[in-house]
Amino acid sequence: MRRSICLPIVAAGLSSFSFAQVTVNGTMDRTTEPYLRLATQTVETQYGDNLNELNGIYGVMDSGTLYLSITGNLQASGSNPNQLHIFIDSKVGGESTLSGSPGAAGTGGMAGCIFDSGIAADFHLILRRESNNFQVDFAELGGSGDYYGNIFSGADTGSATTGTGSINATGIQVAYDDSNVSGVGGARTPRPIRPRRAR
Ligand SMILES: [Ca+2]
Ligand SMILES: [Ca+2]
Ligand SMILES: [Ca+2]
Repeated sequence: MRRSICLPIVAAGLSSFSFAQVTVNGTMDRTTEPYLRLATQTVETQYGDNLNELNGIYGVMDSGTLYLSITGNLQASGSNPNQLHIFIDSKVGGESTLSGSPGAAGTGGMAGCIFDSGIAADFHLILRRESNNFQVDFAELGGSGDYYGNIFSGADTGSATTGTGSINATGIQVAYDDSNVSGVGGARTPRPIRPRRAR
């Protein structure tokens, strides 16, 4: 079964650090990378411990570039890959209710989803992981999108930069290392947890 995790990011609300030294490598170094915590998980995952789990979301802006660090796991699957959906609100306008367009990765089925008050998302980033293949979609909501397949050259962990496309004028740096073995636990009936467990 394909599983999707969705999260909205309001880029304009993030602080900018001119001294940011972020290395996109799949891990977050709290001593050198000035990420700010944006969200902390408060419920166990029903997908299975350290399989599909989202523990914490961190972000920082540097010279107009948005860096996100999302701690957790994205399970490698077969031909129907698990995916993480990130909606970015970075400019005036956008969608407070998803139109479902352009509908990459079947997200047309999400049409009608309503964001929290004050969020009007503009861009949609999808990260997909299947065995020996990691894929990226980047789209402008209500517009068109670009697809980048097998960005780790035959692996489902690693780091790479996508090419440019009709929506992104510069490449998107992506890294995933699958090293998380902590954070929240898994349960058939997820229970609330203390936020300090999810980092
Ligand atoms: Ca890093
Ligand atoms: Ca917007
Ligand atoms: Ca865990």
